[in-house]
Amino acid sequence: FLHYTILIWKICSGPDWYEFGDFCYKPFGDKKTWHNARSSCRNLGADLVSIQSMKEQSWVESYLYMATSNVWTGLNDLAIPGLFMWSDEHIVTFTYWAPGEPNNHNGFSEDCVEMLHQTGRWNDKSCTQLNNYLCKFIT
Ligand SMILES: [Ca+2]
Ligand SMILES: [Ca+2]
Repeated sequence: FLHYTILIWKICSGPDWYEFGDFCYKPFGDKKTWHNARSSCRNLGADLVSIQSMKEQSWVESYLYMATSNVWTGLNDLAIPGLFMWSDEHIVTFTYWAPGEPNNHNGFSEDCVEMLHQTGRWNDKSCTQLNNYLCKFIT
């Protein structure tokens, strides 16, 4: 048990990594496309954030005050249109869409999901847009 505790502490102890449950999270204030944001997370041994429950959603929302734009999550329907999946391969067990979303707005291909800066609700958007992002380390 002691070893486990130390391991978690070491994993989350990098600058600005925050621990919640079995995971570590880090918000990034620079703006990237969804794919570049995912690469940045993966280069750190993490992935874009996945959200499994309202409890986790609320935890993630508590960091939105730091954001200067909407925030990329790992949710996407790049592989199969209309079938949303997490980039870290977690099963989709929970969603928190804004009213009317996901909508593939104006016929554009909106295949990546952002968290709205103001409300924390989710919106599908073009993956090439620039957003802040949040990485999640799976322990
Ligand atoms: Ca789509
Ligand atoms: Ca949308």
